[in-house]
Amino acid sequence: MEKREMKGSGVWVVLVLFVLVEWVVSKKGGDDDGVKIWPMPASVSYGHKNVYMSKDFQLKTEGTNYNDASSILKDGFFRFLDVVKLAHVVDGDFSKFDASTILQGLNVVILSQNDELQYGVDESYKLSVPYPQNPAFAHLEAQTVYGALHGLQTFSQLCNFNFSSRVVEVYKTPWTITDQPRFSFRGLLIDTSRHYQPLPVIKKVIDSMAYAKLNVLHWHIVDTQSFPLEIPSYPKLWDGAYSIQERYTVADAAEIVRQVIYLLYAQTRGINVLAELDVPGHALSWGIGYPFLWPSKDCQQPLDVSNEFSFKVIDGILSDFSKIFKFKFVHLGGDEVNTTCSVPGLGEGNRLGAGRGCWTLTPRVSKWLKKHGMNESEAYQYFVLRAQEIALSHGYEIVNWEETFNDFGDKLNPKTVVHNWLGGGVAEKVVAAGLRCIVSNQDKWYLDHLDALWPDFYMNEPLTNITNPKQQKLVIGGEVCMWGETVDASDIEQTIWPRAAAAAERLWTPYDNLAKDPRQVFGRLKHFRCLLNKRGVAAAPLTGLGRSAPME
Ligand code: CP6
Repeated sequence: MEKREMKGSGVWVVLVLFVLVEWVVSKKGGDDDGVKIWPMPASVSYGHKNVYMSKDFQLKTEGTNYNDASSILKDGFFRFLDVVKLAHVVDGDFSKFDASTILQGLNVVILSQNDELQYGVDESYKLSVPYPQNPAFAHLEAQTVYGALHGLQTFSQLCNFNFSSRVVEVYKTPWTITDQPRFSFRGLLIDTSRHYQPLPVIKKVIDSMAYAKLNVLHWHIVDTQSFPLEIPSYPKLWDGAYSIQERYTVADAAEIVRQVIYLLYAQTRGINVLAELDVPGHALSWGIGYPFLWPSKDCQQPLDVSNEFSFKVIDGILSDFSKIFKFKFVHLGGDEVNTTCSVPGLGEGNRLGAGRGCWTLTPRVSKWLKKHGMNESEAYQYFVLRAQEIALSHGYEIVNWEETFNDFGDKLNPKTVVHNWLGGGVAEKVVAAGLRCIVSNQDKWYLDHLDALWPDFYMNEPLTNITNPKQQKLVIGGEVCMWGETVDASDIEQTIWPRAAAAAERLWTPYDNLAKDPRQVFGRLKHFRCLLNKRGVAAAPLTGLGRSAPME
């Protein structure tokens, strides 16, 4: 009898413990009802009172050092006002509200005058939204205008349209939020070679990136399939565009003051543009306008290593790039140049057929190889390193896909950032070799892999197996990749979102605040996905919890 009772209470203890543990676990990642912010900030506290945003909610900049000459803050503030209204008509009668519940505006203090957007810029901010009475102003403080933009994004997520009062409310005041990103490089790749993406689509992608605090648009502009960008130095290159319409002019890309409209568009949203020129493979389209860039008519890639003209053209393109793309990195590709392939015909536009076989099979090139005592693998290295030198001469630091590291890592310029994409966990080797790394392993962070679900994206940890703090710092961030073979303007948004958002939290939020189990963030991510929909972004529903966490 006694024994049985003991047993009974043991079950209760276990049950209570279990409930407690579940409760604590469910709080990790801040996922209680009050906090619906994505990505989760570093530190958040909140109250339980709703307040209303005044009809003429103002931007004040008392005590700021920043003069906002290019209107980055002001434009950001107007976008914030638009986005919190969600296109509703705010026609509530403010005379009915208690004055103490009306928030009059936001005071923004920015400490640095410098508004150059660059890798590593300070993106931290502090936001407090009081329960009004006094002061009736919310307060945002940041080192740079780009930190302030993140603060506005966070603030926008504290707002709702209230249908009984017909005004915008801020819920759960007072708020105090202190925030900064875990990684400085938080990227999304788009590919305008496989499918042309119209300019409004690119702009919308940039808008939605800012909502998730992603800060690098990796623009894979040209590849085998098409060459859509105008290059003044070699004006026939864009003969390789899909059509006369499916192109980007320099003027599309360039604006009078800041040189480039897309940079400007992206820059005013705190987003850098990393341009990619993928060499020597993935470049067949270059030869439509300049057939000398092909080893031969039958064997059209990789670019002809034996011809000085190849390097002249690269120099011309990078020179034109440097007038447009002010990010300190340029991406030089270097991927999928097949080392073993020697099958004739595999050079003809087949992606995997960017084979070096082409070089040995073309008499002119093979003669050159012999003369210089190089095999094709050495010629690949020679090509990549020469392209690196050209990029350096234009003031860039270089990003290369990981094959370059795997094949001749010790020869890469020390300024190289190695871009992981294969599944072998190269990051730990890269940082052990003292080079920087960006993580994009294809099994977790490739958006064109439709079988990778949001929990896979969420759980992909860039510092896996990297414990040395010095080496950890060399992982500058990560990037999700939206390769363009199968997406065009009709479905790019719902293929990117919401999965890119799952990665965005991994890259933004401090490691200790991240959920250890994706179930804990399901509700909050669902909320963010709905928010994207409300803002006109076609984010897809969250598809299951994935293999890693079956639920429901
Ligand atoms: N294009 C270029 C691609 C890919 C890469 N580079 C790619 C390879 C394999 C998969 C998806 C994309 N389409 N230029 C590899 C970095 Cl599964």
